[in-house]
Amino acid sequence: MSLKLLFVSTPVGPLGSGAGGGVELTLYNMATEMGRRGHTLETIAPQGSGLDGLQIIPIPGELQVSAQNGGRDAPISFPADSVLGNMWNRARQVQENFDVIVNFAYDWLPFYLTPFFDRPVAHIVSMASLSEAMDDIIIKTHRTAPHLLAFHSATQAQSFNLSAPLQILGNGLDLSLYEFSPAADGTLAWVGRIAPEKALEDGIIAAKKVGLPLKVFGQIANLEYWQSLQERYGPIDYRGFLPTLELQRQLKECSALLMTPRWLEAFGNVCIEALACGVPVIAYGRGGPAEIIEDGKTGFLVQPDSIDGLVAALSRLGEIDRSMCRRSVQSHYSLSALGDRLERWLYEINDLKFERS
Ligand code: HBI
Repeated sequence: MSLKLLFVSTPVGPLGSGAGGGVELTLYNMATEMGRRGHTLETIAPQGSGLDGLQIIPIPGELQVSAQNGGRDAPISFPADSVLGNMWNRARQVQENFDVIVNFAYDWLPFYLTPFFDRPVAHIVSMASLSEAMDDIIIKTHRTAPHLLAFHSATQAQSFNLSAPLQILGNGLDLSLYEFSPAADGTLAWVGRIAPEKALEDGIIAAKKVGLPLKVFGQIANLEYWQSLQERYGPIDYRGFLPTLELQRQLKECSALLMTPRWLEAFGNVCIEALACGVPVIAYGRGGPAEIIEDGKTGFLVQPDSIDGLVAALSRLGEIDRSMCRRSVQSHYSLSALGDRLERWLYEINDLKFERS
């Protein structure tokens, strides 16, 4: 049977701006796949949002500060006229028209409001543990309704010290958008939000050490960090924050993607985007990428924060069969594989709703 779904987006920026990082692609892919399966869907998102094919309910208000900018003891804060508050007020007003509400924000409010809603609020947790206040509300929500929380990777879920049951969704891509390239052009790629927790400097240093050009893609999320990188390492071959088709066109012939997260990456959409093009991934061995990359087969997992580890792995790229990279994502990270996992979870939540009421 078809579900009436209400997606509520991240409050850090309009959908399509790149400010939402990986969650934009995640929301878009999930919405597309659920629509393809005959479910009806609307998305509440900050004003100015636009992603083709999405039915958007635009909400005005002040954007929320990025959760990863604060420390472990960062308090929960809201600006005046908070877009997050406005989005969830609208969700309250329209909830009767839907079966399940799906939250994509890594913010305190939607978790806290869950028991106040008549309709089930399902949460796709987009990052690993970042602060005590967010851990607290995630743990409390999981304790009262474990089936309402889903994570992208086991490591990410474990970072909250939650007991079972844990719903691990992984992620998925429309693989038809990614063209496999058997040949490599000797360049390296780094893709991601350009912010300190992504440690682009490690990629720059590793590329310099092996004397290979590095192409950098992604939204500049932290301007002073970006400027400090250029001051310290010289000019960077920055390609911008590109739509998928253009990104994969420039990514697919790279010899490798470097993933150098300082933090625990919940998943790493860019990892499966590269593999889909046949590009091996060299990543620090922690978080989502450590559950996606098959070490020695589709890339290499190196000692976290070890630039020498990255350099050593780069010298072994000849061992990788690029067609294995593409094949590794086809089975588990296609849109239909993700759709199966997501749909099963939403049906389970919808069925439980009847038992509860
Ligand atoms: N910060 N407060 C807050 N809320 C979010 O939803 C959020 C964020 N920081 C980053 C982010 N979402 C996305 O980039 C995720 O894909 C990581």
